Amino acid sequence: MGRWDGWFTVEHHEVHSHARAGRLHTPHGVVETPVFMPVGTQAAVKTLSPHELHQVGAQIILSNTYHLYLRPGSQVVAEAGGLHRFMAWDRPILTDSGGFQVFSLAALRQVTGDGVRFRSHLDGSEHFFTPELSMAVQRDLGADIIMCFDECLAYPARRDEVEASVERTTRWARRCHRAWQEDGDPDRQALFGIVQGGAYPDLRRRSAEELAELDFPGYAVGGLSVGEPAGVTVAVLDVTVPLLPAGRPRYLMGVGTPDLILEAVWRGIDMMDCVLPTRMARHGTVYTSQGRITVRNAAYARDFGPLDPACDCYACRHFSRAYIRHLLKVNETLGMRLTTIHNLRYLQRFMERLRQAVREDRLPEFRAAFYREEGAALG
Ligand code: PRF
Ligand code: ZN
Repeated sequence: MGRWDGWFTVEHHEVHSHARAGRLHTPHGVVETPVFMPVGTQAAVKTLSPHELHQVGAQIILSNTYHLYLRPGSQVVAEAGGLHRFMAWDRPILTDSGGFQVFSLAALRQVTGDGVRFRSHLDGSEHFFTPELSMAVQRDLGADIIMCFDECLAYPARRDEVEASVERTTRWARRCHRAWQEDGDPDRQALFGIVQGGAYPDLRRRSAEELAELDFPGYAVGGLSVGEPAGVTVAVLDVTVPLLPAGRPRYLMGVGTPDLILEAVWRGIDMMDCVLPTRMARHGTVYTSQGRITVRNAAYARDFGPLDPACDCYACRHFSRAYIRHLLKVNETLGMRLTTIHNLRYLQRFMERLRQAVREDRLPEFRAAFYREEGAALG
């Protein structure tokens, strides 16, 4: 019996699909799955306090190694007593490895066998990231779940490029696993492997099989939501998820529209994250039980009803669309705070309904009703 056997318990398999309902047991508490993780890139979910995050029902949040390494530096966070203490969130946290952010944000990247040399998107300073450095930074941050340092390519990518990238990602995963075991905190931090392989089924299989040999506490599907059509995302999940060890949690990285969350859960994904609901909120677009609306638009200037009459969030219980539109138009920060609270609450309630449908073997009915009533206008 290894340390991580039994840390994730699958409590129900939905009979019509590959969906499952389970629980993740972390040092900072239990997470019910399937779960959506709000993104707090720089040790804050933009505009919200930890108290407000808890109020909307967030169980676990995601933060980023790349950003915190650049500012304030992992040493500062370590001296504060780790990320939980630093940001005053005493519930579970997952940190991403920097693998994706180095490839999407940094300038002048140069990938070598050893790691990635890049220039900071903030001040142009030069840095060299390796699997070992990513593990050391994530150990200092102290999240409950940490991620392997991987390579995420854009879509589309040539087969030979993807093949080389899968080989590199496996080599780096072996180095991450070793660094985690030897210099990390392997009893308190769960390390996840990340499957790459683009849209090539055989490369996805190879990546999944090579990672499974290392017996990680969990597995992620990376390299999706990088510009491919939704049909490709779903097709890759169809071939990849069945290859992941059934007793381990499965995390789909960076996927977060409600329709894709639903399709991913249907196929056996347990965890997801996305900046979309919080980013959209700051631009004035909110989810409602009748589809998405942009409350910033003139059409809502005299709409004195709530963002969504079906929502129980603080914004919907107290304020009108007209008032929130006004706040956004005049740049009062309360506007963004209210739309962020609402969108996160919408998604948390969506996940609660989804978990309930999984437990009660009603996923086909849930999916049909979703596309009929709220999914049509969602993107
Ligand atoms: N790898 C890592 N983080 C990620 C991704 C990935 O492939 C994605 C895919 N869109 C989001 N975040 N390490
Ligand atoms: Zn609301």
